[in-house]
Amino acid sequence: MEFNTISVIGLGYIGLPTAAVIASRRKKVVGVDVNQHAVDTINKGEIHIVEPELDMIVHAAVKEGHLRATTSPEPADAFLIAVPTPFKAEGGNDHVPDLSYIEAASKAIAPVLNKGNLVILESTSPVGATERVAEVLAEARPDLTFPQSHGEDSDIRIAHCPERVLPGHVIRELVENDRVIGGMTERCSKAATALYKIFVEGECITTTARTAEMAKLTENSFRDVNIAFANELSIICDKLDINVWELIRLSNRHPRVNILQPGPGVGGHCIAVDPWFIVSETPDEARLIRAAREVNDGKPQWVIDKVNEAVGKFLSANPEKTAKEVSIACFGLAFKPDIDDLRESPALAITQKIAASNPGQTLIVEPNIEALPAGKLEGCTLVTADDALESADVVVLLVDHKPFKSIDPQQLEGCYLIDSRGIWAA
Ligand code: SAJ
Repeated sequence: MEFNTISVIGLGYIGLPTAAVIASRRKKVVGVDVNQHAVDTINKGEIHIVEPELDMIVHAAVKEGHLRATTSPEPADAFLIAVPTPFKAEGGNDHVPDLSYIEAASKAIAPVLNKGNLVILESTSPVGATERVAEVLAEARPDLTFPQSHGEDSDIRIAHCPERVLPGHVIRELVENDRVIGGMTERCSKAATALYKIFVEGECITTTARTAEMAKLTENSFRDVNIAFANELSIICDKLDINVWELIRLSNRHPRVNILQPGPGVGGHCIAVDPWFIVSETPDEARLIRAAREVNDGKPQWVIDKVNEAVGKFLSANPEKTAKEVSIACFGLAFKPDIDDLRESPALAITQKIAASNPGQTLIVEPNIEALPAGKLEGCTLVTADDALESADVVVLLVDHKPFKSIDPQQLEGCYLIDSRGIWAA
């Protein structure tokens, strides 16, 4: 199958890098996004998101005429859907996935579909979402045939191929990672494999669409469950007066044990979200997966309780001081080390809660940002590590950024420490 023009629907954290990498292989790529600002930015050869190396690749692809962005879909040989799958707002705490973006993208490409086209769903999706795409397309285009009714002979081929790239390493992982490709039929899988072979150096392994959907959810749930185990251990060890970091190091000496690291909770846009896609479909069966989510979601409050406990201890040891005179320093706001991404960050949520309840000064150290996010941390001050350690009474380590690891332990002496990452307390 030949792909001369490839259309990527959704130019966000996955769609834009994918579009740019395909364009860098000298294919004509048309990116589609409902966000006019994103479209205009990309057409100028610039980017609206943060990801190392992406700016250079987009700039070159646009300048050489291989990549162009638009707000309305155009005919192409293949369509790659990479739009978000958030939770439904009205679902409250039920964490029900909202397929409306996927449905809207499917409706948008339906009018420009032609016989022989390939449609790939890349968005992380609950099991059955690819079949839903096929249904929406078939409803809109009764003149074409689809795999659910015509199997291998269908006019349109449809597959699910989840992305698995690690934010911060997207460009390398897009090329190097193996891909799981789940076609609705074998021909669909073959067509999708041919498309990914344009830029993927890893292996392309084919399966069914449902298995591919579940594979992505399983990968992130695996990690979530294992982080929950580490987080639960940290709470148990705190009660039993055992150093959890040492405990994990020792246990990991066993040849078949590999425990992950406890932290202040699980952030990011994937690991804290995807397991719910399994839970919402099979609530009675997904008991461990749900419990892991609850353990990880409960960890930020546990850290806040520890900070309050430390403030109490400080005040009892310094009876001349009032709560207003306690200075708390929070180290790290990002959702993981050495990035500037504050979205879905437990460190940010913890800091916000501390700042809201602390009548004294709240200092923030985050070497990866230039200014505090607007309107989110009223009354807090962004300072250097040295300044914070000079005046803080209570120090909370929330993210294990590299520069924090080299802080001289002497500087920490005299502070009440809560080290949620174990870089100082290890
Ligand atoms: N974390 C811990 N302890 C650990 C490891 C991680 O507390 O031992 C925390 C991190 O601090 C962070 C969160 O977990 O808050 C998630 O970070 P991460 O680096 O593990 O993963 P993400 O969310 O950046 O990217 C994940 C990756 N999935 C897996 O590693 C299974 C990535 O490959 C996926 O493509 C991505 O989710 C996604 O898009 O689904």
